[in-house]
Amino acid sequence: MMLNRGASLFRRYEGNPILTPRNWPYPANSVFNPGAAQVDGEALLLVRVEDMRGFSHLTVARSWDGRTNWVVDPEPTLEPEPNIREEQWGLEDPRIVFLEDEGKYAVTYVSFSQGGPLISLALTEDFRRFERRGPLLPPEDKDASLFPKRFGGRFALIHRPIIRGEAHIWISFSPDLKYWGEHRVLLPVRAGWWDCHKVGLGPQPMETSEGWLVIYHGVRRTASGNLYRLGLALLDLEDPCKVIRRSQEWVFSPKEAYELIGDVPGVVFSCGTIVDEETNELRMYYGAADTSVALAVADMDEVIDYITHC
Ligand code: BMA
Repeated sequence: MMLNRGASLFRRYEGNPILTPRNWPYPANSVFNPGAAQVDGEALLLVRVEDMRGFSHLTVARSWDGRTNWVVDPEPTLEPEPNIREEQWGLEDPRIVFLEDEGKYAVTYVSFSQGGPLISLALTEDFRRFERRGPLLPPEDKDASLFPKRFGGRFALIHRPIIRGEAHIWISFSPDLKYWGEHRVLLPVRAGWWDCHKVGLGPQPMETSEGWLVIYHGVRRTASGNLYRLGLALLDLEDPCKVIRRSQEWVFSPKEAYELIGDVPGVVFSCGTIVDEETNELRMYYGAADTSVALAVADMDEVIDYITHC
């Protein structure tokens, strides 16, 4: 058995980290875990920014090449609202999809409060004005994204509730983005493996000719803390409840100093990718050590070749 071919799929950008608190136009403790989308010809990152109270909000950064010359909104783009109870401890870890039928971007993010983390939805056309649709499911829930398409008329949501202390990846369906059902486990943790203690969706699911490509994070607790690594799965194009493949190995793990040193050492955590349709380049943006934003690039054909042979 050939092992660890997966670990060479993603190559780190030489200019990493691409965004740090020092680049920020206002005081910030850390900038990490951005959602990503190609918007009006530009790469757009919706970055989680943690302030010095320990609360997060989301701020947009834009770049023409997705690598350099990031222009960051001068003020927070989407902040907790004082009168929305579930947002009192902040907004975290957004995932973005363009809903083709609605012609709007859907942002699923974690609202955090004393009641526990839960998934909220906001719709936007321009990343300036947001229409809040509120919580989708009860706490404790995180790591969620819609699919850009419907399945038999229904929206689908990948998410990660914690149930009886177990942290598996689930999928649920809704006719209207409001009422959710048909809940089932999609990718469970694997006892003994690198993803034994928790799994959660990474970026938004990506449509490919072979299926929906999913990057997910897996957590193993160690004597010196949690290790967050990334693995792959492939879901059936017509029925995303069907897992066609799941990588045995992780394909990305903390190695560089900016991933090993920071507020939470040993974390690579991705919430957003951009696929360049012309070059087939898969750009994965990720939070490094809960402190800065970094970029790793893969060739989509190589990734698909790898996962279809897993
Ligand atoms: C998870 C999330 C992420 C974070 C990670 C590592 O539970 O809260 O936002 O990056 O932990 O601390």
